[in-house]
Amino acid sequence: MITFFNDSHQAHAPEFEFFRGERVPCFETPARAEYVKARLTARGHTLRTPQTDSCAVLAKVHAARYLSFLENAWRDWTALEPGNDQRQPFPSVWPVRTLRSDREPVNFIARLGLYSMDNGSPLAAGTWLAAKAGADAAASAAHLLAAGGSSGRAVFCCSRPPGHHAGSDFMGGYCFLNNAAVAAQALRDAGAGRVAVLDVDYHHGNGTQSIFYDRADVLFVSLHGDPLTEYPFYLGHADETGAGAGAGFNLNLPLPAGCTAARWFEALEQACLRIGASGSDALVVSLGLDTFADDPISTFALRTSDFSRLGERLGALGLPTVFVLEGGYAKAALGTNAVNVIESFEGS
Ligand code: Q9C
Ligand code: ZN
Repeated sequence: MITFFNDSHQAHAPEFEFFRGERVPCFETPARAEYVKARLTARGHTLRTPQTDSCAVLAKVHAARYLSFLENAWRDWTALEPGNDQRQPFPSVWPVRTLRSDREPVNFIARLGLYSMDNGSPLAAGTWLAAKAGADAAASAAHLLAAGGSSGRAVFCCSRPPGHHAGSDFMGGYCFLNNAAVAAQALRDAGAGRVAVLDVDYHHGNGTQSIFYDRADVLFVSLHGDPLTEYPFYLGHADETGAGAGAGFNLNLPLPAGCTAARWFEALEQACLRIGASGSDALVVSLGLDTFADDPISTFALRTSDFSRLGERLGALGLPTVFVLEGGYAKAALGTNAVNVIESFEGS
């Protein structure tokens, strides 16, 4: 499968995050994409550098003031004090209910809080460069599919940081720019009448859902750990079905933490039936691999062979498809698991 890959993902390499109250090494590391790259190369897949500038599409899925904050964040942070280039900024105040989010503060940490949903999305010197390259990959994949320039029916974006927790004007859950939303919007702009986004990451894709919640032209379907107990906690329930023109175009299939692969595949079947009935012209898959049994921060039970079964089922939908890498933290297993999905898709 044609794969977009850009070495500049390595520029996003923050050191620490907070986990259970402690400062620990980041789970979301450059090694993740490198393991996938190694496996892709070993299996003879073609790697390409993204060439499409996602700038115009980004402006449709993200707020202008958020994009401008993110692009300049590291410069602003390091201009504050000598030594900040060796320090990671974390937000400490958030504009929750009753506080105002319409006025952007001057204080850097306050601005970081305004544009964050959590303290779990550490910034580094190259965050913008890496995230922008991921968005460019998503836009490139959409253009390649729309132009019929791919040999097959699908393109894979092997990018990081991931994107599905990032909303129109906030980062969260290791995500900064919503690559799946960029792919879906770019496919729409290239002529697809309706696009389905299927999110199979362990965590609910709150950012993607919220970006398209009131739109009927992009169907969002997600299977994920029940938000009552699993991150991102505040979105992803079954009663979120879309609003306004988008009513009926959002489907959440929350699953209990610790559930079996059999139960997960039942939900996948429901998701695929909904997508098949939607009249979508293209599919974007938010390919999180943190449903793997050995994932260090998740509780589902998929084995390596289950990722082949996933690819096969997605292939049977018969749609032009953009795969976008999302989470997955059992890093040495990511290559085999990702490649199993895309090869079974191609073989189906
Ligand atoms: N820092 C994705 O899989 N937090 N994101 C864990 C707190 C949230 C996962 C510990 C996990 C986010 C794209
Ligand atoms: Zn995840």
